[in-house]
Amino acid sequence: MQRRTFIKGVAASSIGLLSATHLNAKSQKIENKKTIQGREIFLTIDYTKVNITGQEAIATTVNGQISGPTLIWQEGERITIHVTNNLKTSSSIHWHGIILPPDMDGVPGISFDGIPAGETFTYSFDVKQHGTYWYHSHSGFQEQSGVYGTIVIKPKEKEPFAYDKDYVVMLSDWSDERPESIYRKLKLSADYYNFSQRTVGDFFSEVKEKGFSNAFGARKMWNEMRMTDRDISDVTGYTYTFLMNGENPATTFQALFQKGEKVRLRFVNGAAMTFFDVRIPGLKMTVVAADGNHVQPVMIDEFRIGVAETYDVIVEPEDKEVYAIFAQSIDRSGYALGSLTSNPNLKAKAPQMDPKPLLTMVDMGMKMQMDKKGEKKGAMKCGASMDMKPKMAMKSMKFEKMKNAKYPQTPLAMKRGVGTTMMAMDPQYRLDDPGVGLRGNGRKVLTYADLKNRYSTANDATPVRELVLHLTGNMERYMWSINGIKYEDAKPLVFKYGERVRITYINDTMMNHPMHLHGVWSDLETGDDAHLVRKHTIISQPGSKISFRVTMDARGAWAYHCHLLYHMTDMFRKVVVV
Ligand SMILES: [Cu+2]
Repeated sequence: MQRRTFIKGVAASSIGLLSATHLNAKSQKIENKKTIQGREIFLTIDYTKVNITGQEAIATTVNGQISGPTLIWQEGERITIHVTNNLKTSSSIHWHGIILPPDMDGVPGISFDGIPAGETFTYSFDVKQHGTYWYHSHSGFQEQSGVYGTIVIKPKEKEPFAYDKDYVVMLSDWSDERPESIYRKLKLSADYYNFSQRTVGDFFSEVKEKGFSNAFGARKMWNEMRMTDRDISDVTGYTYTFLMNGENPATTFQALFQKGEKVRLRFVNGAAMTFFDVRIPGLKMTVVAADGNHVQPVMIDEFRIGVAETYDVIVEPEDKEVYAIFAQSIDRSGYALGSLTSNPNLKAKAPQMDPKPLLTMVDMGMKMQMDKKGEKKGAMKCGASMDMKPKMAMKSMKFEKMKNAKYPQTPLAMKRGVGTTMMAMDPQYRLDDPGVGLRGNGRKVLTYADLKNRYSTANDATPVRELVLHLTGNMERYMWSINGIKYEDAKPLVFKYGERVRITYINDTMMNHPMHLHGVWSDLETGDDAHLVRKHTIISQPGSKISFRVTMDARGAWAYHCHLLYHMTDMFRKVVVV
């Protein structure tokens, strides 16, 4: 039995049936009321009653809707946004991936003081880029409870690809629980939402909380779905309902097309904690942009989108009238669903979810060729499976060059202890690894190695130094940090204005961390220095190593953190460019 069958309708008043953004590419006519276009924009952050799961809950919303309105900007224009905070607590809006002055970036404590309850803050900046981005609150856990939306920036110049229809596909995770309560539960018991790992004691406390039949029913349901903990996600479909443009899988978002049309889909992962694996069974997708920036077109069947990443794809529907836009959560505890259809009366059926993924030795940062003894040790320690052996053969010269690149290292403070119970023994570059749960599934899955900048980066400066940052944690105690030091104990990372640096992550944990550096672009090394792919959020895979380059061309103070909402508090650094 699937949880989805319990989902009732969504209150039209609060969520709306038009939350899909339809940007008609040819006429540039906006067919959706939930879209705001123009140089001066008014947004309000409010408490709003919503019904997403069949049960009423209070969300924090932008202009009363989930997701918030899609903002359409024009490259080259100056944009002014008045944000009124009607909450009882301080709030903020951060414009994710937008290059702007530091005091407009919207991070309380770093860019500004936040927007106090009842007050309005006016943001104003020049738009110097184009593509698909998003915005969200950077205060408390407001992003989880609804303060997010998409930004589409129209380009000054014609884009190098054609399409007839243009849709935003905002993916997110919703919970009827208060986010503060989710965080508290994770702190008390890190595997709280990985139901099958919970103890008998936990079960009885839940009985106390919910009553026996509810507690038992939930447990039975999850057992029937064969949900077991594999440390893939901290927070799962046990509490989450996964949304596509604010629609749950029962109400389903619809993207309409006419036969013969090319459709651009702008995927945004606006979830608090969920990575999604996205595919449209029966259709190839051509990826044309990553994190807002054009890439060399690559045709794929499926892609993984980390929290805060965006991908633009173009699809050409063929004979079928209806296709499923299917976004299963990385741990397969649920999915978001939409319909790509030529017939508004048709709704897509979700395909079967893939089997629950198992972490492998590779995800633990173990050696590729382990002896028998070593394999066994690794397997027992972490309960991982050896049944999938991803090809880790980055044998091309390009990868070798990247792996062997040497730059002067800047030593950084490192603290090993209770906060760093995990350590990658032999972290490898895994750019051509689709990641846990997607290996060898018979589909062409996008990997970072497939991403190449559409334009040349051959003349970009070479890094003058390298910083190695370990992403660290203690899973059992739900502690997260960088180099074993959490934000409140850490000194800012200081950079010289204009310098080009290489940053390398070594992920000592068994989780994916989507790392986001504000204010400047992150140029990801994918093996081709002449086409570094320009991103704002970079997934660091479990037990792996990954490098990118940054030109520190924005003076001021910036936030730098893991974008998983419940990791962010501690896996965070202040960056200062002087
Ligand atoms: Cu993280």
